[in-house]
Amino acid sequence: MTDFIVYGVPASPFVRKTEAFLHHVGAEYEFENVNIMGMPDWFVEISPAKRIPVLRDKTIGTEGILGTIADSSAIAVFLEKRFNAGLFGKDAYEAGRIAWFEEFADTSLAMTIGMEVFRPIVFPAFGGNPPDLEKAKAGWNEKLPPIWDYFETSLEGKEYLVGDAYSQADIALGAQMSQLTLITNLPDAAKYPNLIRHTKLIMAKPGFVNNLDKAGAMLGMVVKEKVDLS
Ligand SMILES: N[C@@H](CCC(=O)N[C@@H](CS)C(=O)NCC(=O)O)C(=O)O
Repeated sequence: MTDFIVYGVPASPFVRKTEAFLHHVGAEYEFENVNIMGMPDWFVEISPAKRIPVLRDKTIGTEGILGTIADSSAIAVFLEKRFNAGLFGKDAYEAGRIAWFEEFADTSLAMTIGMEVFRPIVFPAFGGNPPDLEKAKAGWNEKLPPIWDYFETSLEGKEYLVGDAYSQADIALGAQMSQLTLITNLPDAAKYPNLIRHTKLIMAKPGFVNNLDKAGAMLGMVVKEKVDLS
């Protein structure tokens, strides 16, 4: 009997954020898959934005809205308080910086990876068709580099994004960067040494290993061969 349920799909980088946090604090949880192509009414009730993940804390409520939190960032705030996790820095400025990196990874980076690389590779594969390589390569070569550059510079001489400790900023960045490894390669380590070192460090954390194993098995059924965008 666990205290938590994660509703979602492991291949979602936002679900990965939640699983990484839960693993970090050592909380056991059940996982309930949600069909995001046709979300059932009970799920829309707890996620009116029609997004995964949602977390349920069963000690608060076992049915309906009570006990649920939607949105990976809101879930992280909840879990931080619930477990005194130490993933939001040691002072006000660090907390603000962490929230900023999380926001930037969750929006600009996630949107660009999702729309410009993930969709052109995965969506055709659902219909047994080859990837839209032209679109994926344009995203890879033109849209992603300015965002990667920002994180590369932010990680200069540092193991983690904020202070000298693992934080929600690292979880958020790692969740999006590791999404690439499910369908293609990572960007060139010669161009982005800090970002690649960071991505590998974060991907080795147990919560990431657990999620990426499940996500890889699921996506591997659709994308039979990873696409080389290097
Ligand atoms: N801000 C949300 C974003 C979540 C999100 O965009 N999830 C995607 C999956 S990766 C989703 O639920 N998509 C469903 C849809 O677009 O219909 C969070 O942090 O949880």
